[in-house]
Amino acid sequence: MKTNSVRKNLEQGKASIGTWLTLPDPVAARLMAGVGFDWLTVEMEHTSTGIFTASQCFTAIASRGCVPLVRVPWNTGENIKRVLDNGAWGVVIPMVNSRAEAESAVVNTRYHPKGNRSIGGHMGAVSFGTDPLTYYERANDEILLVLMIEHVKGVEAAEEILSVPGFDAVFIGPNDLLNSMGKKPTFDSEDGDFTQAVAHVLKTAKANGVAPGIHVPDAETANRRKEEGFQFIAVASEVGMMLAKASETVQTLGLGQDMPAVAKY
Ligand code: 3PY
Ligand code: MG
Repeated sequence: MKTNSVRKNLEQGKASIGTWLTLPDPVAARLMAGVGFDWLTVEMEHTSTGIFTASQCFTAIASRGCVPLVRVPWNTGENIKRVLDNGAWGVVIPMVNSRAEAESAVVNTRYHPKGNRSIGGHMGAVSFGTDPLTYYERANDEILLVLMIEHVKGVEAAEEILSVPGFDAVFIGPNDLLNSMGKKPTFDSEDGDFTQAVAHVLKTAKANGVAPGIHVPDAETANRRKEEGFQFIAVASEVGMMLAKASETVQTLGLGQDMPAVAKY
């Protein structure tokens, strides 16, 4: 069975950097898998990507030696089971605000005796290049589980959440976190409350042996966050990079003055 290099690197205290895939398209996933990111997360929370397309994206990503992760639409057993049984190597759970929600994500992700994930499907084993029995035996050691803290409630419950055994990383969603504070959503901010919340999650993660992570808008911010001690770092998204480059090109050509600003992330 193949080794999940992202999980291993995080366990060893190293950084692991990837991006988000928001296009519902295995061809785009295949192209992005060859760029050099450590992992790619197929976005199912805020896109039209369904389970069949996601499954094809996982295959496309893994076929090029990159690690296929996925963000599920919500923290439910059904969502988690279906993406893992269809070939994801790791799952990102949005909006975890309490210890009970963290425990539920662990139980749904891990097989017995660490959880109660149901046995079944072929694509999990195929994605890891192994047979089903070996997959069932080893999946608990290879599947990456990332819980998101992206609400003030999650920040307040950070110690209770991050001391739950059985998951690997915590990932801060700056937009939702700022929004929950009644502030303008964005990927990076110097706002005092935000900065304090981020520092608190970082410190609590380290104290509990959990890899800290965050979503950032660009490579410069990724390097800054890495220096602060963040390990699981997502840089923007494939669509953000595509639109940023396209709008830069258009601007250089003196075109598109009347167009609305594009989202760069
Ligand atoms: C957020 O910023 O809220 C996110 O979910 C980023 O992934
Ligand atoms: Mg979010």
